[in-house]
Amino acid sequence: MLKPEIEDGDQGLADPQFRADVLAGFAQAPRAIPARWFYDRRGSELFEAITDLPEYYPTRTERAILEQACPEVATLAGRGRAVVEFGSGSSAKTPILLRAVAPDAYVPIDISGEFLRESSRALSAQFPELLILPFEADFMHPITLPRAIAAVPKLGFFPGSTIGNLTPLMAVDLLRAMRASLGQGAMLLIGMDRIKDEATLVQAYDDAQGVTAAFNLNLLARINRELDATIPLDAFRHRAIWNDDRARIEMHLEALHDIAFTIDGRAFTMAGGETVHTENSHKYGPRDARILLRSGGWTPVAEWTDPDGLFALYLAEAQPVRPAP
Ligand code: AVJ
Repeated sequence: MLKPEIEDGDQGLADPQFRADVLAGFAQAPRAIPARWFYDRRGSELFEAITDLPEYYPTRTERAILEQACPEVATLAGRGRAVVEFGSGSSAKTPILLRAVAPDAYVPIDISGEFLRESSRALSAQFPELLILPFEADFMHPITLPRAIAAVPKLGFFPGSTIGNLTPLMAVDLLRAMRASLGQGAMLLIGMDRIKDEATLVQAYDDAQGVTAAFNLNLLARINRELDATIPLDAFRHRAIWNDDRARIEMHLEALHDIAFTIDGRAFTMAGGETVHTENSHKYGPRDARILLRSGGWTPVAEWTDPDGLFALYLAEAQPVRPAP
């Protein structure tokens, strides 16, 4: 279940998947690296700092919605469920849900075992009676949950608009995998960021203090640290653009001039103006969000938003698997 802790340090011992994704990502056109690699220790710290920025409305808005909605969620979901959180990270919003729902068990799932153990420890101090079963896994694929909660109906929790990192195709795959993992009778509480005016969106991903720029550039620093690379960090700038056709914020790292560098002994060149695409953050209007949920096998049962309609929280139930015909 829990893997032993491995120190990355500066000496390498990098995740082979990280190496493969970076080498393939720099070799392809257009260049792109999966956003999940932002979250080393420094990246996770910078993300926490982003969530406090005045321009970054999603975190505080979703928290306020959760405070208001969770008592209703508890009524709609009923007693005696196990809460299963996907990509739990620091579990910062979890206490709001746990206090309202008072579940039988809480299963935080994350790919980072280190983060999981830390946040589970903090939560068990706050909820001493609660059975906490941390689960280190990649939830993009259907997973077999701990046997201790096999017979209990599940309430999935996927806050933060993390689903926005995925293209609609991948988001549907993930929703279907969650439905398979959570089983019959499951419900899902999921946050999605809404489409809004372009200036608000761009500023949320290009803040005045440059914290998001540092978060984006840390990916290059991580590549240098862990993959023995020589990328000149000062030859790049952070870009955040709104792609209206695809309803998403894109983050890129743009080369300021022609450069040459190596990653793990392999030579790369980039021309000035060329970018590495590092993140997508898809936004969903009210109908878009409901169609996405239905496409992934989830029927919306309730939705909540803030007074300005910046962010939305959805409660959905797993579409039953119907026997043929
Ligand atoms: C954690 C994926 C929801 O897309 O808003 C914040 C990540 N990137 N600022 C988002 C992020 C830059 C965030 N998610």
